Amino acid sequence: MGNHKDTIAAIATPVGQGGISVIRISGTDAMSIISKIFRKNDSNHILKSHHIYYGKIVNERKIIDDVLVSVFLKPKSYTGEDVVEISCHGGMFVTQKVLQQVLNNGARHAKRGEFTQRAFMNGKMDLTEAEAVVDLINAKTAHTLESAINQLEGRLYISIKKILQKLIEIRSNVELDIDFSDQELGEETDDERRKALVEIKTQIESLISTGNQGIILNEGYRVAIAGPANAGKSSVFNRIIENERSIVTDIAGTTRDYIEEDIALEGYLVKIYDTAGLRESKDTIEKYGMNKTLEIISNAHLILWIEDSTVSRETFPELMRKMNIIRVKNKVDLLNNPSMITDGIPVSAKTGEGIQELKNLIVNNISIEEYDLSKGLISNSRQLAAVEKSNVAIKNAIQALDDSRGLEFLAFDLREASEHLEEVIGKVTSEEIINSIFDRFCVGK
Ligand SMILES: Nc1nc2c(ncn2[C@@H]2O[C@H](COP(=O)(O)OP(=O)(O)OP(=O)(O)O)[C@@H](O)[C@H]2O)c(=O)[nH]1
Ligand SMILES: [Mg+2]
Repeated sequence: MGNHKDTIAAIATPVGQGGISVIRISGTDAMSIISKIFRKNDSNHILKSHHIYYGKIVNERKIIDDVLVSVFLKPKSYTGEDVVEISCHGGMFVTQKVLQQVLNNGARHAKRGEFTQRAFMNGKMDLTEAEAVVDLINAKTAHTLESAINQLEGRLYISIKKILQKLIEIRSNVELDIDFSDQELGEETDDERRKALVEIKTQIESLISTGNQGIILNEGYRVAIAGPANAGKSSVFNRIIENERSIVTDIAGTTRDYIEEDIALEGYLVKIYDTAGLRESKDTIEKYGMNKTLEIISNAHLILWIEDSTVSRETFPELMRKMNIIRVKNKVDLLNNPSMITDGIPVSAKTGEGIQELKNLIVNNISIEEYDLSKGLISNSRQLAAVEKSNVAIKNAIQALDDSRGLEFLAFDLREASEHLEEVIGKVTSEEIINSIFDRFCVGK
């Protein structure tokens, strides 16, 4: 997780030419590094926090660039450490030279997300807020952005904290009873504990119910295009994404590996998959592709089942009976009487007919309910998994009370329940999970 005593630096703006570039430095040596390489335009050498200074970055006597230097002394900075930001002219060459000067004078090049990771380590934000930073940067649609901003405000953190507080109260009361079992401390009766736990369970379950929606907003609504070979799946896929991304031929078995594209539909992020046609095949690669198809189908929120309307009715694979399916009849341009179609949505990937209706249907299926933003929304699978584990532990705790299993069992379940909630906000999260979260960032953030 890096050594937090060292000082890190990176270019914080996108790579390429621009009006300005920002080089960010954070750590104990940030101020001494800047004093070595920066010459202010007046004779006063003092750099105060939350001030911006105009001057030059120099290499011994040579001027590298005219810059603005912003100073944020700890703890009032993004990372909670001393932070200096150098705004220099935006050419690649000059930016690299300024960065090199910073690195030559004692900073180390920052890793992906390392600034935000330090902010997390220094208690500037919890894990849900750190995740919101990366979601915000990566947001491709209006709804994703809205959900990230809401999370950045710490709403989910506050909700979880409140539940945790109650849980810890009950827990410490139970543990007190265990420690002093010979003395009748009995502040809380089993009935009171049960009631409090049921209330916590309700709150956790309401959070979980936001999870599926939050994940759709953030990670995308997954739509799998599937169906028999040669029905025109790739052609429909290309029409929907408005790009000739997938290979189309008249040979059945053209698509072997799945193809994934992100599109925005009415502000929603939709992940759309073109998959291999389902048919009997002895070809090893094609069989492998079909297994992948089945995996994608089972993970999809919605399936577009594409059939060739000129071919007699096909049957669905067993797997899909319970799934959310839109049946699509493709190639209607080849029919004499397309209005005869009653068992699916008539489309033609060739002419584009019916494609807009299909897109509207996808959006209608997303069915995100109005959610209460003030409570915060679970927004990724990691958070959902941890909250679900906590819920299981709470249920076990209630069961332990009902079965009069003894306070030790109850204490054990309560500890597990709070640990899983703490995992969501990053209090007891493993180093591996933390590293994988910050790996999603870009360098310089
Ligand atoms: N007339 C007509 N032909 C179509 C239409 N859609 C696809 N085709 C043709 O049907 C053939 C198969 O199209 P693909 O899109 O490759 O079909 P697929 O379902 O992806 O096929 P596999 O990947 O092999 O399973 C190609 O020759 C397409 O040009 C359509 O709407 N009308
Ligand atoms: Mg195909």
